[in-house]
Amino acid sequence: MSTARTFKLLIDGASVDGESLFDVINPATEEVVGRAPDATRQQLDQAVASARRAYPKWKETPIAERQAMVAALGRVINENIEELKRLLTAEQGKPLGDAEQDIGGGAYFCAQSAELTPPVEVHEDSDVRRSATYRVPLGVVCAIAPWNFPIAIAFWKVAPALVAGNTVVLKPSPFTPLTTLRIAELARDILPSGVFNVLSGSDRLGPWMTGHPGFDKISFTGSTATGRRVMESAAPTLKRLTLELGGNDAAIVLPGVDVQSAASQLFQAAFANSGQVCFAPKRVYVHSAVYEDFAASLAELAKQAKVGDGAEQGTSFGPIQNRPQYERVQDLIADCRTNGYGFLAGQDNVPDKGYFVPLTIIDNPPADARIVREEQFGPVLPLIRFDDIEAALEQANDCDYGLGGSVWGPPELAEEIALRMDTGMVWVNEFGSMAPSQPFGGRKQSGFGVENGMAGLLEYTSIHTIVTAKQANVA
Ligand code: TXE
Repeated sequence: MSTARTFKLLIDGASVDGESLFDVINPATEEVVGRAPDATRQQLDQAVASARRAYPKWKETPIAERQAMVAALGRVINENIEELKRLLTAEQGKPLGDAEQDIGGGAYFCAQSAELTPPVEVHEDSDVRRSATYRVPLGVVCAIAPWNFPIAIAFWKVAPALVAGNTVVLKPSPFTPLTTLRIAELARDILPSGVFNVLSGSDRLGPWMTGHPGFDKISFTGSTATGRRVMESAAPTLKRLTLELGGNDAAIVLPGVDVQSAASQLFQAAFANSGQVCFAPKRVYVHSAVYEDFAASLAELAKQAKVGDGAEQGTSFGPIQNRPQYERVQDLIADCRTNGYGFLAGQDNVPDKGYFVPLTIIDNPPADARIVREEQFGPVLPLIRFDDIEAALEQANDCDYGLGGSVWGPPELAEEIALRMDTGMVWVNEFGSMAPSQPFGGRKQSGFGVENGMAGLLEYTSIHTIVTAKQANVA
């Protein structure tokens, strides 16, 4: 019998046990961090029923009050950040500073969403009639969060859904449920019963949720393959969808770039969170004029970086979050070795125990290499040499995904290239700024719908257009 700490579900304003528990593993030590409840189908039904019961009152609650409660939720997350970040590092693997950013990001998005009020759009206000479109909530939202940014991404969904007047059932990833369950405890006394429910569970819970007729909307972040299944299970009741799926983002480094500055920014961009970022640069096209210098700078940074347990002082990069993902990344590295691609960094030792992968840079693999074509979602970065900018842009766009990208070099040319990248987001000579007012979302098989900003809030609403004759039709 394990002595690890156990956590509870949040259903209808009460902390409740699951019928059974599952172990959550620290990816740096492979030891059990804590035990999460495995929600049953009956508990899912209870959570959905409570969210449905809470919905009519919540949607009629003045928006200023809903905003105040979501802001209060953000504050309580921030007040407990010291405890929460240690728990997140233990279950997710990321260094403590990164864990603080992840949790702080969740709190920040609560605060920012609390500032947003859906607009009323007036189309006509004449002597004859007034025509205006209001925004109304959708109902009960199913939010499924991933393991790479368990808290920030969860609250990208939960905060705007609640502000817009929906009630929510949130499911964290089975790999990283604990910090979310602890936040659920903290939320219990802030939000009315049933407005916000949190269920953790094993692999059966996700499909149960997305197929559940009691949900009106699903907001899912995860892989493209699972996104397709989510879309299928949404079909019978035509649930609304926001899908933020995989990416294989290209970075294009132009001649004339400031090599040192671009290399150090791209290094952080590609390897932060050990490469487990949906919009991280996952293939870097570098012009021949700067290839050698750029590759050498990047390789030097990779060799100096400390990869280790995120709980240890001085660690910059943690392990891969979970074993299946670790095996996927190892398989891609093995494929690079088998095909004889050059390694500019990545042969060094990392701890034996834990899912550690050294920061790895592959030297100019061919366009059809798996490491170029597939999303690695780990710290392995291919650099691809080019001479012709048009050809590089064509290769960057030759991809089923369309999430993000970046261009580095002389600003005018870089921006011109950015405008021609087939993705939802492109950064030019900087990386990763995610202002809450900025809509974020993918094209092609990276999904659809947007998160953040007013556009993100409106995803949790439906239009409600009222046309009123000025000539009252009364006797
Ligand atoms: O995600 P999955 P995994 C990518 C990354 C990674 C790959 C696999 O490329 O290699 O996804 O990661 C639930 N209906 N990203 O296996 O399979 C499941 O319980 C409803 C990108 O972790 O997508 C889990 O909670 N739900 C990403 C969640 O879906 C279902 C972040 C994710 O599972 C379900 C993480 C179903 N049929 C990984 N099947 C990003 N975009 O940031 C599973 N689930």
